[in-house]
Amino acid sequence: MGIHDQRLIETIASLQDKPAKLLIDGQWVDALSGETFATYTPATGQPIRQVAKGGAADIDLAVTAARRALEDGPWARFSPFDRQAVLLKLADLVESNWDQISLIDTVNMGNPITRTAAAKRRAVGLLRYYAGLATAIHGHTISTSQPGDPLAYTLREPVGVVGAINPWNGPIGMAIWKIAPALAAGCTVILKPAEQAPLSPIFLGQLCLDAGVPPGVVNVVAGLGDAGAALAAHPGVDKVAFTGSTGVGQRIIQASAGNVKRVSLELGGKSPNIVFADADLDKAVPAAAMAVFTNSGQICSAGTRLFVEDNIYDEFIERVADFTRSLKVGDPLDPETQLGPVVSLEQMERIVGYIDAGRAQGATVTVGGGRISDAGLENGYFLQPTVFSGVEDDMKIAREEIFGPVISALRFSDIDDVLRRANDTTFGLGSGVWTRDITKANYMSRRLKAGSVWVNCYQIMDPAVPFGGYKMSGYGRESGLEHIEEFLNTKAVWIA
Ligand code: TXE
Repeated sequence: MGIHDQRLIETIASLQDKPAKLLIDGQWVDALSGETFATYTPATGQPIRQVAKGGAADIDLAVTAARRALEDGPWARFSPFDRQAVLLKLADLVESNWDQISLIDTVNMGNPITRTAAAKRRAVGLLRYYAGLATAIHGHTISTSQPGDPLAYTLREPVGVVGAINPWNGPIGMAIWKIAPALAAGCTVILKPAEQAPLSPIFLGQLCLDAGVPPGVVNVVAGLGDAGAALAAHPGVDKVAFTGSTGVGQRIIQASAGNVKRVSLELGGKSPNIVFADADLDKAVPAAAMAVFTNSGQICSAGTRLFVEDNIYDEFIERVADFTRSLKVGDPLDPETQLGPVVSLEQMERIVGYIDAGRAQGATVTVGGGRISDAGLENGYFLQPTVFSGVEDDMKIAREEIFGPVISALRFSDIDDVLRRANDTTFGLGSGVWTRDITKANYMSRRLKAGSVWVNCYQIMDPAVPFGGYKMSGYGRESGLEHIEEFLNTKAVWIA
């Protein structure tokens, strides 16, 4: 099966029938400017669809619609049980349309088809989990120290109009991750998907309408960074939920100051994955590789700093290199493919720049190290999965987020030293520990400064388990009970 196979041609053709407009107030509309932008398939670099290019004026319309829906629309009168019913209907629709969604994401951003197919479980699970929570939101009655024993209680209210600004590395999953808890809490949403992969979030907009989400409750405004910036600065937006680069996260904090918006940020990472000599190496070898190579390294919590204990270092790296050589990189629509292309020419060039920097600073390329330009792949953005050994802490490839299929392997010999080095980063998203010693696992888990610690596993995610960052990886939590808190306000009521 080649990249120009029939399935790709058919998928691209079928995309022409899907709305690629802006969803504002329940209507599919063109951008007020009339402008569109092209979206591509990274497997061949060819444009596959023109998409309406939302800008500040469209964001303004969407915010007005979301505000009206929040305060006056039928949504304002939806009970928690009504919201639950809508979310469950949406879950069913997402589930029954998943083959189409998975094809769209594979074609639009390059994640292999087996992986986008498998992502159904989490996406549908998130919708059902937050549907469940919609009916479990409640305040407290509180005993106070006041004379006369007044009644004090709390109400949990939706935070209001939410701007959800998303990246491209998990187009449908990220969209659902923000929409599900926001709707469960009773908020209304303007979703700004990433310009690189907007097609599945746009499709999700249609499924929201089909599920009975009232007009204005979910608006989808695709566009470039200026549309995101307009959302972050808009005085009618109460909260921004952002996933993306740390630099843009910082700009969002600044933009949000105008009306003191609530902000949650899920930003970059440079996560340590630490393998002790007593670990189950048969398990650790493939897991350490896939902690980075999954989605071609385009995952914020990828375990890109692979610390390996001195006395197993050479053997371990050789085994990771062998495993890496066995990985099949190629046509993302081929079910045999394990790594697809990276999302764009720009990202590919960035990653190649980091690989060059690694070489220039003296790290050793153990496997990989460049672009793949085999026949059939030469126009796509394919990179060899790459393992650098002999990496030192101060090298660029050990400090900066590469967001590509590149492992930086470092050597350690002392537990406290590796802890210090693992924590010596501006980021704090994920971390991994491989050991059979429970005391060591506990010691590490308490001291790693990261929002997630995976022991003898890596990157497991679940709708019920919170995920998020320490330090410059951001604040706020997604998934779990914590996530719905991001979309709620607490009101205290006193009755004397
Ligand atoms: O992200 P951006 P990019 C990291 C990763 C990657 C790098 C660049 O290292 O290589 O970021 O990726 C919108 N105000 N991550 O350029 O620019 C933009 O339109 C408001 C980690 O794609 O942060 C898109 O919808 N919004 C990450 C979204 O922000 C703005 C995932 C993300 O784009 C804006 C992606 C502005 N001023 C990249 N400018 C993770 N945490 O998973 C742009 N946007």
